[in-house]
Amino acid sequence: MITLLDYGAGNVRSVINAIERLGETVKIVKSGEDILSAHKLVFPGVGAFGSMMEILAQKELIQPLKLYIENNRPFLGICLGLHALFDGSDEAPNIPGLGFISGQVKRFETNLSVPHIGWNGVLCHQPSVLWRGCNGQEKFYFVHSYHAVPDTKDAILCTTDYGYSFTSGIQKGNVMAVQFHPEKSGQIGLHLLENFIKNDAQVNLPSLASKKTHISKRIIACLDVRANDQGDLVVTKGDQYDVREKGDVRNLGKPVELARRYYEMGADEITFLNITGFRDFPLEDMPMIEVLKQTSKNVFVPLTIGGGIRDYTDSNGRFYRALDVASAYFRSGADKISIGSDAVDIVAEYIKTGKKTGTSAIETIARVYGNQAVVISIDPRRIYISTPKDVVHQVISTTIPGPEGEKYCWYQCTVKGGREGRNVDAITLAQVCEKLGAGEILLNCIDRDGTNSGFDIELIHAVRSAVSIPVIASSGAGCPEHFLEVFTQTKAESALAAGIFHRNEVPIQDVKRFLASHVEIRHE
Ligand code: 1PR
Repeated sequence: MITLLDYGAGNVRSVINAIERLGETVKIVKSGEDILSAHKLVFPGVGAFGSMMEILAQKELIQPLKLYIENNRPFLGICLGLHALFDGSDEAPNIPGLGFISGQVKRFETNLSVPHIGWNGVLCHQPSVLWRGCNGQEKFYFVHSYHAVPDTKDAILCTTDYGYSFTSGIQKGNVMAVQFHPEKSGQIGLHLLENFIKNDAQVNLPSLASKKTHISKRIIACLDVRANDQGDLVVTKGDQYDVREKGDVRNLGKPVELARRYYEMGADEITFLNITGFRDFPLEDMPMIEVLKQTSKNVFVPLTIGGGIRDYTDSNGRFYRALDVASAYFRSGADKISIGSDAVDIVAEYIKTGKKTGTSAIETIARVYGNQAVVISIDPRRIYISTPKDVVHQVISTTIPGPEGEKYCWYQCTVKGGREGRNVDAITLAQVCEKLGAGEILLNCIDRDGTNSGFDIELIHAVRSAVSIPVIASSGAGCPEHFLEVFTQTKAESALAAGIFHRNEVPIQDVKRFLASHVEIRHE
């Protein structure tokens, strides 16, 4: 039996699913006694360092934890579970950590986008049971803005490069911790967890590692989900957001089955968008929650869910916060949530007042679950203009002239799946959302959606250049060359596609095979 320390923030469901997949049972810590009597303890931390340590203190778990690790009992920390072992973190300067390893946790200082999100390698410095069966060329899934800086090198298990080399794993005796998420790192992640669980004392030091690690460009499969006219929840796909063909909602498959298929084909992430979430409130629309629960049992890469994340009052007058919706999704297996329409309204209000309210969905969810858990999905449409003076928006000069030969355009944000436009441009929206605490931008484009004509490079370049958080390029992918184009002509960290995967036009493996000789890619 594996004992799991769940202090109540973030997605521990994936860790439970991963451990159960390996044939083990999981006991959740309810008291300090549960820690002291554990045979093997896993501590997956998500969210923010300060709130994690405060909750551990409130639950009187700090002393038992200290005792457990000081007695050299088997321990695996994940992400914040690694940070907790240090003296403290710049994320919450006045709150001490467990002090098991001397050193501090610091924010990334790099020109690369932060959070560090994606699949990166490790350079192993110590033999470990964790590395059994690894050759050193594996990639694991990272998502974090802070990293540990130990005072001495003796506990460093592995390092990773992201702008510079940082400590991505530590080990002192039986106490091990990794910055990446094994439970989200596909087969190799499950293998690493199994090594910890078995812990039969056979250690390995992988030999094939190169001198530096490289983060991969991510390929994301997107499933637009809604109920069809018969009431079945289906994966659908629009042409420029119109999902009906001869009056019926296109039905391209079942969400849980398709997600599993894309995971097995090597998708680096899966995104579900509940495209009618603006009218069906998700907490009343339980099938999406069920889809997540079922998917996360079999899919061990990051899952994002969007649609309907906003404050809401139901027909009985009961008020729900966006945070409640997000929490339900995280508990069901989501790693990130994506906010569409509500983000546009939040930004429109911010532009009016110039003030953060602290109560918006973006701020409240980021505060509890961390910036990396909040994705903003933008649905922009190109509007041509003759001169930048015509509008107050951020304008780009385009190489694709408009119908009247216009050389400029701006990108109007829309809400409710493109049904209504707002007086906010996509570049400003992305910038304000970053300021409010969003960790990633999912950049769709209504003009390109479902056209197979390639990504809107001008839009993606403009938005990516305006923010310092990662951008997912979306809409228009029709062939592997389009992915290469977006990765070489913009700094987008990942690219998302739907139609070509659903229609079996180009399998994910072919996209990755084509890209492999040009850009860094993860192979399962
Ligand atoms: O506004 O917070 O409730 O979220 C609703 C979410 O649903 C938003 O993220 C919005 O993008 C999405 N959505 C709403 N209506 C549609 C629609 O298609 N009618 N889908 C929709 C958005 C765009 C992408 C698509 C790519 C790639 N779909 O997700 O998957 O364009 O497609 P392609 O590769 O086939 O070109 P809220």
